[in-house]
Amino acid sequence: MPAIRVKTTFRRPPKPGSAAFFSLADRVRAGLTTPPYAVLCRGIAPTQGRNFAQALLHAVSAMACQHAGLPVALNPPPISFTEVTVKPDIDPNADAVTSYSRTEHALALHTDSTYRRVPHGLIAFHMVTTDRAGANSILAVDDVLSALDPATIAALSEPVFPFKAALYPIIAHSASSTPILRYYRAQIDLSAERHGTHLSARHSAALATLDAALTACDAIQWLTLKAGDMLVINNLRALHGRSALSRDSKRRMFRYRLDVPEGALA
Ligand SMILES: O=C(O)CCC(=O)C(=O)O
Ligand SMILES: [Fe+2]
Repeated sequence: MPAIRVKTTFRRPPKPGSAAFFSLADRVRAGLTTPPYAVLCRGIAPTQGRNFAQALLHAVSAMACQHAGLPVALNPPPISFTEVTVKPDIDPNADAVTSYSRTEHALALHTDSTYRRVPHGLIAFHMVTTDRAGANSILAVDDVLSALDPATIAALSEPVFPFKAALYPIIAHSASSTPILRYYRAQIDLSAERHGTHLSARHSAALATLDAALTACDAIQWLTLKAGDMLVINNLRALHGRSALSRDSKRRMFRYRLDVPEGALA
């Protein structure tokens, strides 16, 4: 299996604000704009990681804006922070969104925060306590598209798929760049049920074709994050997932999510 393309290994993370820090942020930015649109940074001690991780993500976002010729916001965007651990008795649909990540179950390939008007552009998983059972998967939009026939791509590009109360396309095209994805099958099913959305036979068939293609896709990259590894993902250009854990897993992971201005990374 091919490794994640950009791998940054360092004994001690560079100090935020240093030249080495900005050089790292720029390598992460570059990795997020080329397949598989994900970057693995290693050696970020979880003890000092939270501040470092947030500073790095802000720097990546600012450099992405700069690189794309967009203004860099005066205020860095807020970063949503969640500690992901297994809570075996959690109801995956209990809160307003879902809590799938806190169950022990495998997570099929998906986009995060699909229910938002624009999903977060940037997400990062920083492993604190590893579990060999919990591997992460990554699949680039390019590989999703090349596994699909034109009729399926056309059906998935129509704004008919429910995410909460709104309808969106799964594949969104732009004239100038690679398409972006918004996909989370469990969210679509839950939203359809809660909001009584009817999907036509053609759109249901397109979803089934997409799921079959994702399950069979041999371009999926799997990696098991060790403590101190941080996987940074362009959430609009790559799907991610996770293999199943045990109910008593001690796996502990920090999850970060932030907005990146449209056009900066996708
Ligand atoms: O637990 C993981 O490795 C991934 C969880 C996930 O996909 C999420 O929290 O959005
Ligand atoms: Fe996720």
